[in-house]
Amino acid sequence: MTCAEREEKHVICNVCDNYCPLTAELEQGRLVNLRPYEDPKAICYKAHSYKEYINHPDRMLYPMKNLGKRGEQRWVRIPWDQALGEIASKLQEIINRYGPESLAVSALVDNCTGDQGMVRRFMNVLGSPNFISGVHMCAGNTFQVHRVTFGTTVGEDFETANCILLVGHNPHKGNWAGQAAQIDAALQRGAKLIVLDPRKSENAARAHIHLPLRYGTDAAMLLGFLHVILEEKLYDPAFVAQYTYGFEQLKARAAEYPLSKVAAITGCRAEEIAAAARMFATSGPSIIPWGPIPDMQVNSTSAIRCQDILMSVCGFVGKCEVLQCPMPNLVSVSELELHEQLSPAQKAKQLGGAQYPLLSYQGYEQLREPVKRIYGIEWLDLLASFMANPAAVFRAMAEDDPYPVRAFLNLGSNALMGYVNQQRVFDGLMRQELIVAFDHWMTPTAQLADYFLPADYFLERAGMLNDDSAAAAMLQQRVLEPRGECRSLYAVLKGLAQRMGLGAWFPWEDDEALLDYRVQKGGKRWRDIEGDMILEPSGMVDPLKVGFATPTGKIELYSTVLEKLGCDPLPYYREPAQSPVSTPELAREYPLTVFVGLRDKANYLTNLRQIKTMRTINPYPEVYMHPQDIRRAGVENGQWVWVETTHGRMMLRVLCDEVQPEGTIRVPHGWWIPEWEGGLETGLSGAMLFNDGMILPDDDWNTDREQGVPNLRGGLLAKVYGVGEENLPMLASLAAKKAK
Ligand SMILES: Nc1nc2c(c(=O)[nH]1)N[C@H]1C(S)=C(S)[C@@H](COP(=O)(O)OP(=O)(O)OC[C@H]3O[C@@H](n4cnc5c(=O)[nH]c(N)nc54)[C@H](O)[C@@H]3O)O[C@H]1N2
Ligand SMILES: Nc1nc2c(c(=O)[nH]1)N[C@H]1C(S)=C(S)[C@@H](COP(=O)(O)OP(=O)(O)OC[C@H]3O[C@@H](n4cnc5c(=O)[nH]c(N)nc54)[C@H](O)[C@@H]3O)O[C@H]1N2
Ligand code: SF4
Ligand SMILES: [Mo]
Repeated sequence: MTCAEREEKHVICNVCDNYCPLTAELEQGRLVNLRPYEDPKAICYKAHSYKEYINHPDRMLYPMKNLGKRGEQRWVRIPWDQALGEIASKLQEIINRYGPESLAVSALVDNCTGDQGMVRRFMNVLGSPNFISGVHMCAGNTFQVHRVTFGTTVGEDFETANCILLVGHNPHKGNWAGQAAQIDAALQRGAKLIVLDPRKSENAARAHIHLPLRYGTDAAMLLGFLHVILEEKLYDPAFVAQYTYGFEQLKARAAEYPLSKVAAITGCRAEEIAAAARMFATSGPSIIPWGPIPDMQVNSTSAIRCQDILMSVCGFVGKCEVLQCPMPNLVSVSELELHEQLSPAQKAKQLGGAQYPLLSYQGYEQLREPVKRIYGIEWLDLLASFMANPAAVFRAMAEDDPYPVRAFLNLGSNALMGYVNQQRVFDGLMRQELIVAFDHWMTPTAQLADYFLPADYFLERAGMLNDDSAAAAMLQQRVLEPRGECRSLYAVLKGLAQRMGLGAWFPWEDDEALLDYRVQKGGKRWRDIEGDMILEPSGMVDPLKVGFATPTGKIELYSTVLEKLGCDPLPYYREPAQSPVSTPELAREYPLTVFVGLRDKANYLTNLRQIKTMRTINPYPEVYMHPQDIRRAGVENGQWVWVETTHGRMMLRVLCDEVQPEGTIRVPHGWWIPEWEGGLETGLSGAMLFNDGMILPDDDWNTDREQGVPNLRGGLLAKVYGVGEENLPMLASLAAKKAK
């Protein structure tokens, strides 16, 4: 074959959110293989299933309209022009009646959907502050905590780290293959590994120190680390003096957590905790790679603040913990979002902002001036900043409290399943006057929609991964033409805006014109650089030289922002409302502590269960139980059971697992049965039976005080019992059915 017939392009894998750089091999224009690019050189089997994904018989290829009542499945194909026209006029009608705040949008705003700031732009020019995203329970909330400490985010550099502290996070070949490879390389260089995990995870098994703490006690554990490091003077006094604010107050707080107390809370031995703290402080520079474990606890903000404070007092910030900011040689996502177009009156209507200010527009007020001073822009969006509180949005949908939300755009999101208190999400969706789903599949959320718009796949679009909190921009070439009539997110938003008289805000012809506009700021043309994998930053701001974008200009160990918001300015630990410690009575009826997570190896969040090779690896939703707990519950390995909390129940299959700590169970996230018929009769293809959102409350007692993030890591009690015989035929049919 000649060179012209063989071609290579590069893409950023978006099958999961590790964004591994990959090389696409093409022969005569056809994609024949994906292989790892370099640094990190990794690819996993999820990515290798791309052919099955793209060509799957259930992939939605055309715009559809539901002629039935909400939840009935009477879909007909319609042309794009009709779909966009009808959606735009219905949306306008709702806005005229209830105000623009009656529109809520759930979206994953990153390379996944090819967003480039366009979703928020659309909402801001329309006047709605009610944006929510699943990353509320993930990096989205970590970054807002980093912001109050550093004025921006930090990201870890594995290559220069001598010690890695994993707070539950467990990258391995089947989930975050790229990061697992970076840890492999660091360990080979002789770096130390410390793992906090109740289970002996893959990384815990190879750690120099593994602390098997009780679920949800990370804030207490890290306060114990601080106690040791401050008392034994293992911190970096020069760094502390020059760059931080509130060290004395921090010392007083850490003194409240002697190791005897921390050992009692966490269930780990005091000497082991001290050894880990010493290793972290003295074998550095050390990193704490981001992971979602502290993002879903009643002490989330405190646990993340502790991480920030640890890396600061030890002087690792600006070394292997890299301070990140928008790239000056690129039009930033934050600027493209046009937050200044949303009036102060509309911002003030953001749902949940007053109760949980940290994530919201309200919480950002004190940072506006410092951010402008340091970074030159007023609204810095660090991965879904200025978000409404999802629980408040679904309450407004279901109960008109404090005002009605009646239109919902679900853009690359599976909102029914991707939050908690799923029954109320369902109730809220059922009361909508307009729901639009933009996805690849007829997901459980899409089954409740009026219109389905078919989305392009990451290989079918050019893109750039840069969300103003990255060290560089990763570029992606388009490899394939979109199948059927699939379109990009930008095309959808532009199409709606044009039909609502807002077309002037979306002047770029298509995605590539928008990318071109962004890189022109640095004197580049998209067509000239798209063949590069990375666009390096130039002229980045260094807060170590010019000051931090916080009110004091320093790294705030004591947060003046939290203080003004009425929150504790220092990290603390509080026992979850439900636990064998705080509610021993309840624990007699519900003897097991629930942990949601430990993602299945062969699916991604609510996606990939329709892909045959993936489903073969993880055929069923499974609850992991210790053999003693199986015996005590009177059930058997492989049996279908109900897992019931004080909030609700879900169905799972028992998997006997000696590694799962006794007295605790693991519940998976994101299960539905794509091959089941859609609609209300099947519980939206099983989502109302098998998804974790059914057992998780969004009540205040189970959320983080500062950000309202729901707790999924301990602090919720459950019981397990066999399902009734009436369910067995349905479950047998599940066993017999095969993904396509
Ligand atoms: N109950 C509960 N909720 C959770 C979690 C949990 O454990 N339990 N986990 C949380 C975490 S860690 C995260 S990161 C968030 C994630 O939240 P989301 O990112 O919203 O994840 P998904 O629920 O998988 O929804 C993504 C949807 O996008 C579709 N999709 C995939 N690729 C594309 C694309 O290229 N274009 C478009 N338009 N659509 C695409 C998929 O089919 C899927 O329906 O969820 C959070 N929510
Ligand atoms: N295959 C696959 N890969 C994925 C995903 C997927 O759905 N499938 N999802 C992606 C996404 S969105 C995310 S956010 C990540 C999640 O990936 P990880 O960060 O690895 O999170 P989990 O797999 O949920 O759990 C990791 C470990 O945390 C431990 N753990 C649980 N609770 C606690 C606790 O309270 N404290 C501590 N210290 N440890 C605890 C668990 O025992 C488990 O060993 O994975 C990403 N990669
Ligand atoms: S871990 Fe696998 S699926 Fe995730 S980005 Fe990397 S190659 Fe893709
Ligand atoms: Mo996540």
